This record gives sequence, C-alpha cells and structure tokens, in this order.
Amino acid sequence: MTVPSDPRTRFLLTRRAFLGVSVGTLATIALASCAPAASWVQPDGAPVREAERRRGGTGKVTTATLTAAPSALDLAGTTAATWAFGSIPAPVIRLGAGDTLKATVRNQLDTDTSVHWHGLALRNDMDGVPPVTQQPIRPDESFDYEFIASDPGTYWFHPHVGVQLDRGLYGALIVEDPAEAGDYDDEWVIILDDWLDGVTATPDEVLAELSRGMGTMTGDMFMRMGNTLMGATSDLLGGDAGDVYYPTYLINGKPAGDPAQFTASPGQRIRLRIINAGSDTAFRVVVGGHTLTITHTDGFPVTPTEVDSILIGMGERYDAVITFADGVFPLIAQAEGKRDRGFALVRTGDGSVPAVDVSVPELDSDRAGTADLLRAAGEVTLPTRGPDRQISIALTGSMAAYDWGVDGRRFDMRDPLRGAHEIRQGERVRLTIDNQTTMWHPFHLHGHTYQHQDGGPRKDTSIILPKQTLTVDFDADNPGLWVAHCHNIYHAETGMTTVIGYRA
Ligand SMILES: [Cu+2]
Repeated sequence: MTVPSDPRTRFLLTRRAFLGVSVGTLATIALASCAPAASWVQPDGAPVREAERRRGGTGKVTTATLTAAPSALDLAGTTAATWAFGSIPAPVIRLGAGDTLKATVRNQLDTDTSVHWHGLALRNDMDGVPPVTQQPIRPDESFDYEFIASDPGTYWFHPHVGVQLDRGLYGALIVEDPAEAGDYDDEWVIILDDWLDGVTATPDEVLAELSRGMGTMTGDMFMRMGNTLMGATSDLLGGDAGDVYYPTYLINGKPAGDPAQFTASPGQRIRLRIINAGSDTAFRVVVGGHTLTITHTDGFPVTPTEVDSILIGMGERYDAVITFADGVFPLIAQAEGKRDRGFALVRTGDGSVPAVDVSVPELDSDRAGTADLLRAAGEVTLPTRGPDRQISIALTGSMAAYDWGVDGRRFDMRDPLRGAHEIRQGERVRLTIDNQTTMWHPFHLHGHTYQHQDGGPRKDTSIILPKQTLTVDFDADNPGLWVAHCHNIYHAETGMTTVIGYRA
C-alpha cells in the first residue's frame, strides 16, 4: 500500500483503520443497549479516546490481577462461603496520579461479573457497567482494564453486576498525589462493610425477599423479619436508616469478635482513608477519646474540619487525620440506626482493651461530620460559571412496594438508554436530585466529581435525605454514557438507576 503524501488523506486512512478494529465492539454495544448508535457518544467512541489522550498521564504503569472466585471468609470462627478477589478486602491497589492502571479481571464465578472503579473520572469504556460500557465478563473469561487515573484520592472497586456488591468482591484503589505535602506520619485504609453472605442468606435471596414488598408490615418497632429489619431509624438520616438485616459488620474484613488491629505511637498523626463498601448501611465512625479532622471526601480535598464522628453512606469515602493519645482505643463503625457495629482496636500503648459494646461520647456528639459541614478546598473549587444545562432527576418508589426508581420508572438494564438524560461535552451542568421518597439514598454519579452548592465539597456520592433536594454542578468533560444511581445496591438493582449520556 502506498502512503498518501497529503496529511489529511493519511489521517483519514489511519482513522478508518482504527475504526475498523473497533467495529465489532461498537456493534455489540449498540445491539445490547438498543441504542441509536449515531446519537450518543459510544463508550469506545472517538470523543472517549480523545479525552483519554488529553489526560496524557505519566506513562508509568501499575499492573494488577483480580480473580473473582468462590471464597471462604472466617468470621471469628464461623466460615462464610462467599465470592472474593482472593482476600476480603482485596489487596490495596496503589498508583500515582496520572499513572496507568492495567488490571486483568479473571472470572472464575459461575455467573457474569465486571469491575467498576468507583469515583474515578476515567475513560468511559473502562467504567465496568455491563451492558452500558462493556459486555459482562463471562465465566472463565477475563477482561483487561486499562486507564489513566488522573485525580489523586481514595477510591475503590467492586462489580457492577446484580447485587454482587454485597458479597466480598471489593477493594481500595488509592491514587497518590506526588505533589501533596501530607502532614501525617502514616495512613490506614479502613473499609467498612455490612455482612450477610454465607451466614443468613445470599444477596440474591435478600433481593428476592425485598422485592416481594413489605406491604403494610412496616412499623415503628425495631425487629428482624427474615432478612429484613423493621424500625431501624436515624435522625441523621431523616428516618428509615436501612431495611436489610445483617448478622455482622466488618472493618477490613474482620468482625467485632476478631477485631482488626491497628498500631501507632502516641502523638503520631495518622491519615484514615475510610470507605463504606456496605450495601444497605450508613456508618457513624468514631475513635473513642479522639477527634477527627476531615481532610478529603470522595478523593477531593476540603477545608480541614474537626468533628467527633463521621457519617458515611454506601459508596462514600472520607479521609480524616487523627493525632493519637497513649493507650488502647476502640475504632467504632456504628451501623446507623441498626443497633450494631463494626469494631476494631487501635493500640498506641498499654491499657485495658475496651469491650465491643463500649459506649463512647463521640457517638452521641452533635458534631457529626456530614457533607453539609464541608467546603471544597480552593484548588478543587469549580470556577464560577452559570449552568449551560439543567437536569432534574427524581428519586422515586417506596419500601412497601419495593419499586425504587428514577423519574417514576424502574431502570431496565436491557434498555438502559430509555429515559436517559442528555448533556453535551463542554457544558457546565446543574444537576438537581429530588428525593421524593420517605427514605434516604446515597446518590452516585459515575465518571465525574460534582460540587455541592455554595462552595460545598466535590463529591461523587452524596447522602440525600427523605423529601430533600440536592443540587450540584459539574463540568461535562468526560464523554460517554454514565450511570447515576442509588448506592444502596438493593435500590439500584430494583430500578433506582438512570443514565446521563453525552450526545455526539
Ligand atoms: Cu436508595
């Protein structure tokens, strides 16, 4: 073949050759989603590749292999059969800002799976949401994820298929900032989880039970019925705190009966990177006898804010710095409204070991850290700009009917773009999420970190209380098809999910 000398012709030929390679993938995605392929930016489309090219990156590559497989979790002597990426949590994946992550995910389960990199503004075709951004990874198959991680912070990964989130398939993804001074001596990753798989039921059994609806059985009395929990209420969450009964709560994969242990020296400053990997539980996190200074949420810095506890919804992350006293201290993740807790120990010296049910004043303090208290740090505050587009999303449905949805409709993964909200690249988007239900929801948007109004924090997952509205702004700078959903996995799977897509 002769190479044309005219650069434009040469470019077109190259481009066609490139498109030729991806035609098969494109056709599959269009078929799976019944999407009019021409009107939406496709996950492997040119704008997505161009956005990744603009990220540039350091060129440094970190590799990881995640094998999803049946596994056993030791819960203080009881063994739970579950699914995991080896250990629970999976080993921390750590890379520098701008580095490339190459992660091979092998599926040794007997069902489809995927991995979603929660919170990262990454290239759309690596977002791990079948069938929107990729085909599911079939049993005995693997998928190679490869993307640039531009923004430093505390992130995590989990499947985006069915209710697999409520198994043991999760881990932390830490993107380090080489430019950050880091006024701390050490850091600990702390992953919280509500656990039932292999103990009382499988998540799929729980979903089936919930989907039958609660009818008129909901009441004020606190009680367990099967795998559901009645009367779990929280003032901080505006009422109903959660509806799934969990027999145990974990900190870094360990139950209270065999607690995770952390050690430091008195006076040391430790950065906690707290991740809520739960499926139906918000946690109130405290360290007995200590205050916490929140420095980041959802990966992005905030004006340092001192609190006694941190309320963290499913999918959220909070980083906090703590200066330790001398002794043995409880690290408690109180399951908000559920009368149980995750429990770990911090040792900086000698002292009696606190009991699992120890009461600490920090749990009752009014100084509870919520997103409302926080201000974005100057360097991550969005430049002032009026919205080019306003989108309104209503969270709808009820516990009684278990018909959670968006805009009155239950999301259908077989037809994901039906009811999708459209934006265009370059726009400043104002997104209003109107919680019309009588329960709180942790709303999560993929691929972007929006900002709460009036200088509030940059976040990708936000607690929205019953009958309340949250308004956020973001810049449409990451083209593709992005799901937005409640991070209560039972709500999301029932239908509280939608797509915000870029028009071509
Ligand atoms: Cu929800």
